[in-house]
Amino acid sequence: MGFVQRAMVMFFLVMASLEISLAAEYKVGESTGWTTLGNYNYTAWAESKTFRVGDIIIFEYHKERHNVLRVAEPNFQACNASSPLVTYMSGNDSILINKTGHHYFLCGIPGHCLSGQKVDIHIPNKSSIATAPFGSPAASPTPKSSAPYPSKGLLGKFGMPVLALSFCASVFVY
Ligand code: CU1
Repeated sequence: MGFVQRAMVMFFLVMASLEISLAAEYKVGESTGWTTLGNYNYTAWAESKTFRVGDIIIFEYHKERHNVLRVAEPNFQACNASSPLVTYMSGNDSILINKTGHHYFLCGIPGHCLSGQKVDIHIPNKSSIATAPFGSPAASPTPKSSAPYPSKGLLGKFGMPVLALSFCASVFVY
């Protein structure tokens, strides 16, 4: 390979690693927003996404009619709104997902969670490393695990750039 080709390879690898570490924003329910109207399937919505550490989850809703409670798993399963970890009620809440694992949210208005207004934002432990290069969506879904939160956020976030840079280095050896 000539110098120009090597430089281009390095450029693309660096760009790819940068794109992978860029955070994305996801609006829960898309144009439907956060509501009980229309029985939106938030579970299917969440499963259609590949969330990564650093992503922002946006809940948009009528603040007189709904709210957003972050809860622990048993309370998520039981639709128990009595002891939320965090309460959001602005009507337009942007929530940073800053670690892997499950992040459980539900609406605390009586009956809403039971009618389906609940969502599990799940980041598999190895999501960053398993992702295809150049920012394309992962080809195969990562199996869900019920492992507790590990503190692998930094490894996940910097794993790809480090891999890409070490590959760049190996290109320059030849
Ligand atoms: Cu609600």
